Order: sequence, then structure tokens, then C-alpha cells
Amino acid sequence: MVQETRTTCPYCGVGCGVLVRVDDDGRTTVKGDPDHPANFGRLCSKGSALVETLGDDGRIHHPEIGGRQAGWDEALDIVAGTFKETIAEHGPEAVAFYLSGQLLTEDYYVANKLMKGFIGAANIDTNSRLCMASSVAGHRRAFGSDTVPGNYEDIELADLVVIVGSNMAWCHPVLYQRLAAAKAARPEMSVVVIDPRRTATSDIADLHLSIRADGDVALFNGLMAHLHAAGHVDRPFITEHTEGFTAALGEARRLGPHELSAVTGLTQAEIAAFYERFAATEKVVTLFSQGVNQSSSGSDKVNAIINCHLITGRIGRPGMGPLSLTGQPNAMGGREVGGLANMLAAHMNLDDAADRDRVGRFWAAPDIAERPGLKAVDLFDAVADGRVKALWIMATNPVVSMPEADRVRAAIAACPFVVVSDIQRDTDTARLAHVLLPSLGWSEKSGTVTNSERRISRQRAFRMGPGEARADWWQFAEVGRRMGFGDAFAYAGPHQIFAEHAGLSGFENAGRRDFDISAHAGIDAAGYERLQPFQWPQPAGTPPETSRFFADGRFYHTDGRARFVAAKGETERRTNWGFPFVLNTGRVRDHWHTMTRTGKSPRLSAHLAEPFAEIHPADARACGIDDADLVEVENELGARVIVRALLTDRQARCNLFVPMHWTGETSALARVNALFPGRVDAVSGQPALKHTAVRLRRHDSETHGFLVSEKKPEGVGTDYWALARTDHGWRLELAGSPPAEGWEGWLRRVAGLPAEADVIGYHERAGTRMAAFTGTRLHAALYVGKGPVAVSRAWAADQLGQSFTDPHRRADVVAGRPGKGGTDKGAIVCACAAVGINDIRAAIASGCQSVDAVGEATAAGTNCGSCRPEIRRILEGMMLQAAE
Ligand SMILES: Nc1nc2c(c(=O)[nH]1)N[C@H]1C(S)=C(S)[C@@H](COP(=O)(O)OP(=O)(O)OC[C@H]3O[C@@H](n4cnc5c(=O)[nH]c(N)nc54)[C@H](O)[C@@H]3O)O[C@H]1N2
Ligand SMILES: Nc1nc2c(c(=O)[nH]1)N[C@H]1C(S)=C(S)[C@@H](COP(=O)(O)OP(=O)(O)OC[C@H]3O[C@@H](n4cnc5c(=O)[nH]c(N)nc54)[C@H](O)[C@@H]3O)O[C@H]1N2
Ligand code: SF4
Ligand SMILES: [Mo]
Repeated sequence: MVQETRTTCPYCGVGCGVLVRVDDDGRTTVKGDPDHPANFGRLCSKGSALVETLGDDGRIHHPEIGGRQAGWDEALDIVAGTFKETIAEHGPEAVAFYLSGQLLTEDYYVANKLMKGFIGAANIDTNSRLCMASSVAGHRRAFGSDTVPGNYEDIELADLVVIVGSNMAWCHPVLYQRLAAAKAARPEMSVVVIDPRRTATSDIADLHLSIRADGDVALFNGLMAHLHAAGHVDRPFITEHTEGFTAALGEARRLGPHELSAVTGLTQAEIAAFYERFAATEKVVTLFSQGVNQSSSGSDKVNAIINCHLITGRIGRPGMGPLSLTGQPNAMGGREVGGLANMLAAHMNLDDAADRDRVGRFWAAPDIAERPGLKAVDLFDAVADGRVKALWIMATNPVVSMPEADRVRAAIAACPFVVVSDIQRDTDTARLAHVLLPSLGWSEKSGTVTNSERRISRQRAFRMGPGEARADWWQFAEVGRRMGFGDAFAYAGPHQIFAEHAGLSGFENAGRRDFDISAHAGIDAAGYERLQPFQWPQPAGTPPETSRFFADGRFYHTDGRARFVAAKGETERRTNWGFPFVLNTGRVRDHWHTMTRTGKSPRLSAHLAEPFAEIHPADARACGIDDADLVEVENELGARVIVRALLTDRQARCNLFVPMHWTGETSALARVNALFPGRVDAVSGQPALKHTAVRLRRHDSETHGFLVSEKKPEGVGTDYWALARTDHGWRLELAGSPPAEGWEGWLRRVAGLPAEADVIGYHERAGTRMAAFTGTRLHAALYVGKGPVAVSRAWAADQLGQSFTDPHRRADVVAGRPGKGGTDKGAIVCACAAVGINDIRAAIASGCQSVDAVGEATAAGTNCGSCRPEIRRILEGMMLQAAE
């Protein structure tokens, strides 16, 4: 019998519905759920590869205490006991939870209730502080609540879509595909992308503005002033429904055209082109993400954008409004339960006595937190200086993702008591745990998540977890019980938690709070199983419906009016003559954060298999750097990373972009957050992870190498290395001094070769190439040279797992390229269909003249479509060459 389950993708905030099928023989396949209103059947490369990430390798099977396997009872007693003792001795603020927007709403709800209602402090913060805090602050300042007014349909209905600091094509790919399809159907629709880099997202843009780092407040302030001057002002809306217009306009007018151009790095013509489009179009949606939020002026950026929608009254109606793209699958759910240190549950306020009283009564809580707790950066400061003595980290990897990452690592290492709940045992953070708790992961756990358009969907389990792994909510409930708060945490399952959460949202609400899903307050286990995706709000007694907020001009400040916020932003220049580069960071198409899951998929690991820095070719030339050289990026305190140079004129001058994904597990020295100071936005506390000053130089190495190995390489030891998964093993890039044991000894040790393996190969002046076989089986192949080695990498990785009876084919492996008659698909472009650049070039050479034609010939770009911009570039490049 085939078992079919409807669930939700665990990656980005688009929140796509996934249909999972498990056959009789256990074969699992996923496809997009055609009925889910977020994706209507589409999935991106990461969603399509979900099955490849379900492997058992590296999973935690049992609780561990100090590295020794323990039972749940013992582990939970130690956690509850140590938290209790710490509180008794040092007060409730000496303990803290650091959680994640990847938890389910039910997990989050229980954690938040335990900390804010029963422990009696609010030291519970999450990685959403690094992600959505500026949007939350911006929304609350403008609307009086953390409300996303519009929905996905608005993007399709708009006549102008402005995309600010978001690389949607890679980070919200299915939503981007919906936008691209709408634009293809209605070519008059126009798209403006505002990003220092010309990303894959800008490929459909009518206008790309390569803005200077943090020029956004100035740009949108200038827009507000322009809208006013040109008469695009909705007077009745401003008078009846807003406050603060005059002060905001005063600030918006502060910069003259020359200053505006200097601060934004844009020409006056570019600025005018954008302003005129915005002014002339009624249906405008402005999408924004981390280029806005992760900034020391993040909250002001959000408000400067919202101001432009308020002055024109373009909010809450079909096809218009500001729309914050949430990053994690449940960033929104976490906000709904008040998962941040300065919030209370169900969109209530920690600093409002009536709200505290209301939540306290609903929970029958003995000890409601009286004041906000510490925000992430301050929280880890408090861990560092010993104020926080017991810390529970769940579903996040702060040793990699926090700014001042080395300091955060040292703080966690020195903390007297650290609990980590994760699914993988070797993460940079899990390695530091005193108590390590095995959690159920996606596919094993049950609950709900909320996507960027306020749509709540079920995640459903369809398989058993490994060993004794248990749900995250259960771990908190058990600790709550063992701390003596039994009754409040006696949940029989996630449906009871969801019902309570829904009940609280409607408790003494009567329309005063935006978040109300009390229609579901009475839900039982069967109803929860059946629960269909729905958008909030859905108060008791109302049916689910497509919703928008604010079209009626009613906001959630006590006077019902929205606020214009005088957005000051900052124009501070951080670079200087010694550290002339702006370091920008972010994501790649096929990896998720610290790669603990996507790193398990060979397909997802093939597109970009190494940490890199995008550098403008002219800057590289000035620094004596060639494409594929290794480079050092160093900050003013001497912290550095070593990564591969990737030269591209899509990068702005004097800017570098280094992805956030590489960790101590996957690289020698590429945790980019070691270079970031703890500089935060003063309002939201969100760190500025897109802008710090660095310098750049070539990293010289005596030797460079490339290894493929069926076993995971251990003890590499070179200055530079980067590890990635392949279909039948691993690939490793490396550079440094030749090992004292010689390359063959190194290979035998690092690749864990059996003693009887034969190593064949040759040494010559240019380098060393060798391959290890036992009989017809290839264990590993190593290629070493003085510069970056020329090897057909994808081809070499594909040789693992093949059988070698023909000696010529063994010689090909040693040479590192296919012999006569063999083919090499080249570096992977399309992860879904595993199509390489050579396949695509061959298709173009044989006459394919469009992305669709290449797709027909090779299948590239026909599944999720995220690689279509790259295929288009290859096509244009070859056509240009042909024309020259
Ligand atoms: N493939 C993939 N997708 C993901 C994730 C992932 O790890 N991998 N993570 C998810 C999460 S949690 C998040 S938060 C989202 C993030 O999604 P995005 O915010 O789209 O992704 P980022 O790459 O962090 O940054 C977006 C862009 O901001 C630009 N930028 C930098 N500085 C500025 C500036 O001063 N002004 C402007 N206007 N732009 C600037 C950068 O050049 C970058 O292209 O992605 C989600 N989706
Ligand atoms: N330089 C730089 N730094 C950044 C950013 C940036 O753009 N630039 N972006 C920031 C942003 S927006 C974000 S959201 C963060 C993300 O950063 P993190 O949250 O640190 O990254 P993840 O790799 O998603 O960590 C999730 C962890 O949870 C584990 N896990 C997975 N599923 C489960 C589960 O069901 N239960 C439990 N208990 N554990 C689970 C995973 O194995 C992994 O260890 O990074 C931030 N840091
Ligand atoms: S766009 Fe991709 S990563 Fe995001 S939810 Fe959909 S399938 Fe998952
Ligand atoms: Mo995020």
C-alpha cells in the first residue's frame, strides 16, 4: 500500500505544501502539493531534494550527558535540576533559552510559556533576532502590531514589484517563480530590484539599482519626498488614518539630490527612473528581506518603505502594500507565540501590564515575566560574562550564525551548563553541549508552521525518528513538569498545545489584537489531523478566507491610526583606506544555513561546493588576484577566513560577498561570522550582518589539491580545505604545505584506506596524481599541484562507486579526466536534474537558442526553474562569443 502524506517544506518562509509518498518497499518520493495555496504544486531545488536529506548519518539517537549515552529520565532530571538550582541561587535571569524560527509553533509555545509564565523571566530569544527583528519592530512602530498586511496573490496582481535586499530567485524560489510567471503573462508589469549585487533575482528586473550598502533609508526617504512634491499623496487617508506625517516628511526631505546620489551610490537618472515608476503606479508591492533587516538601520529601512505606502494609501488592497519575506519556515509562528525576548504570547506586549495580567490569568501562571529579556547579542554577552549560567539551545547553530562567532563559541564553551537539542550530533554548537538531546526532525515530527502570508499549515510525520529521539515540545513540557509545574505542561499531543494557543489568541480579544485564530480553539486530535492550510486571522465563528489587513484604515495603535516614522537611518561609511571592502554575506541557491541538512544531499552540494568570495574583476586585478585563487578576507581585529575567489562583474566595486553556509564541519577557516562585530540596530537589536569593513589579499599556498573519497576524509590538516557530499562519497578541495608524511601516507590516513589498497599514480614537476583501488573498487583519488589543479571534478566524483576492470579506465582516474569516448558533464548547473555546464553548452552548440530549448534537450531548468537565470547567462555568453 502506498502511504501519502500532505505536509509542509521545512525550509524557507514561502511554506510550500509537499506531497510525500512512501511505497511498500519504503521508497520515499516528494512532489509539490498541487492544492497548497502557497505553491500550487511547485517545489524548488531544496524542496525537491528533501528525501536525500533524511539519511541517518550523523543523527543523534540517544540523550548524552558529557558525551556518555544516557536515558531520557536521567538527562531530563539533570536539565530540570540544574535549571532549578541555578534559579534558586542566582535568580531566574541566570538561565536562558536560545531557540529558532525553525521550531514548530507548538514547540515554541511551550518554551515561551515555561520561560515567561513559570520561570518568571524573559530570557528567551531566537535566531529570528538575526532574521526578522527589524521587520517586527518596523511593523509594530507603524501599525501597532506585527502585521504583514498583504499576501502572495498581491505580488501577482501588482503592476510594479519593488524587491529590496532580497535574492528571491535563490531564497524564496517558488514565490519568485510565481512572480516570473505573472510577469511573463503580463509583460507590462514592471520589476525593480534594489541590491548592491546584480543577483539572479535581477534577471527579470526592468531596473536594477546597485545601491551602496545601507543606502536604503536615504533612497526611500527621497522617494517619500518625491511622492509629496509630485502630488502623489492620499490626503484623506493621511488625515483620517495616520499620525506623524509632518515629522517624517521633514526627515525625508533632508537630503538634496547630490547628497542622495552620494549616499545611495546611484546616479540621479537611476533614482529618478525608480521614483517616477513608483509614483505613476497605483498597484505597487514592495518586497523586502535581509538586505533591509540585517542592518544597523534595519528598522528605519522598514519604516522608510512603509512610509511610502502610507503616504500613497497603497496598503491592504489587492496588488499593493509592503510585504516582508520571512526567512525560516516558522519565523511567523514564533512571532505569534511571542518567541522573542521583548514580546508576550499571541501578539501581546510584555511591557503592557494589562496584557501581562491577561496572559498570566489564561496560563494560571505563578510568575509572569515583568520585563523584557536579553536579545540575542546581549544574551551571548551575558553568557560570556557569566550572568547567564545555564543555557538551552534548540534548533539553531549560533557558533556559526551569530556575529562575533568566535566569541560566541568561547562563551558557550565556558558556560557552566549548556543543553543542546538538535538532530545532528557534530554541529559546531552541538559539540559544546554538556547535555545533548536527540530531537525529531522534519518527516518525524508533527505541528504547525506559518508562512510569509500568515498561512498556517500542518507539518505531518510520515516516518519514525531514529533511536529515542523525541519532539522538541515534549522536551520542554517534561522539563516543566520536573521543575514542578506539572499541570500547566500536561499535553497529550501537539493538538492540545495548538488548541490552547488558538484559545489564547481569542482570549479577551474582541478585535483589539490582529492575531486571532480562536476558530480553532476547540480543535481535537482528529480535527488537527485534517487541518487545512488557512490564513489568520480566523476568529471564533468565522470561516477561513483570503485576508488582507488595513484596507479599512484601521490599525492597532490604541487610537486606531498608523504612524509615519521619521526614518533617520545612517550614512556612516565603515570602510577606510586600510580596510577598503564592504563585506556582505548571505545565501546560495542550494544550501540551507549551516548545511546540517542540505549538506547531506549530493545534488544540492554540487552547484557551489566551496566557500567563496564574489569579487569585482577590477578589484581582483588591483589586488593581484585571479579567478579560482584562494583569498584571505580579514577584519580590523585580525580575524580572517580563507575562501575561493569568484570573479564576477555582477558584484559591485569595493564589495565582497561571502556565503554564510560554511562551518567548522565543512571547512578549515570559512565561518564568515568570525569577521562580524556585534553591531546591532538600536531599535530591533538585529545584527548588521551585511556590512562590515575588511581587507582582501591573495592566500599563497605551496600546493593545491582535490580529493574524492568513498569515506569521509578525517584529519585533513591543511590551511585550507572544504568538504562536500557526492553520490558515492565525498569531495575535498585543499591547499597548504605538503604533509610531512608524503601525499601517499596522507591519502592512506585521511581517506581511511584499507591496508591492502593499491595506490597507483605518478609524480611530475607539475604535481602528483594518484588513485587507490582494491581489486576493481576505487577508494579515493588525489590530485595535487602547485596551483589550482585542473581536474574534471564532477566526473572524478562520479567515478566513485563504479567498477574498474579496464586498466585504461584506471589510468583515466589517475589523470582526472575522461579518456576517449568518455564524457564529462562539468560543474552542475541544474541541481534537480543533475545537468552540468558541459551538457548545457553542448545543447546550445547543437542549436538550442532559448532556455526552454535547452530544457527540452537536457531537462535542465524544467523542474524548479531556479537555474534558469544561470542557463540564460550561459546562453547569452555563447551567443556573444559566436557573434564576436
Ligand atoms: N537557498 C536558501 N534559501 C533560503 C535560506 C537559505 O539558507 N538558503 N534561508 C532562509 C532565511 S532564514 C532567510 S532570512 C532568507 C533570506 O533571504 P534573502 O534576504 O533574500 O537572502 P540574503 O542572501 O541573506 O540577502 C539578500 C540580499 O541582500 C543584499 N544586500 C546586502 N546589503 C544590502 C543593502 O544595504 N541594501 C540592499 N537593498 N540590499 C542589500 C545582498 O546582496 C543579498 O543579495 O532566505 C531563506 N531562504
Ligand atoms: N553572516 C551572516 N550570518 C547570518 C545570516 C546572514 O545572512 N549572514 N543570516 C541569519 C539568519 S536570517 C538566520 S535565520 C540564521 C540561521 O542560522 P541557524 O539557525 O544557526 O542555522 P541552521 O543551520 O538553520 O540551524 C538549525 C539547527 O537546527 C537543527 N535542526 C534541524 N531540524 C531540527 C528539529 O526539528 N529540531 C531541533 N531541535 N533541531 C533541528 C539543525 O541540525 C541545525 O543544527 O543565521 C543568521 N546568520
Ligand atoms: S520555495 Fe523551496 S525551500 Fe521554500 S518552501 Fe518552497 S520548496 Fe521549500
Ligand atoms: Mo533567516
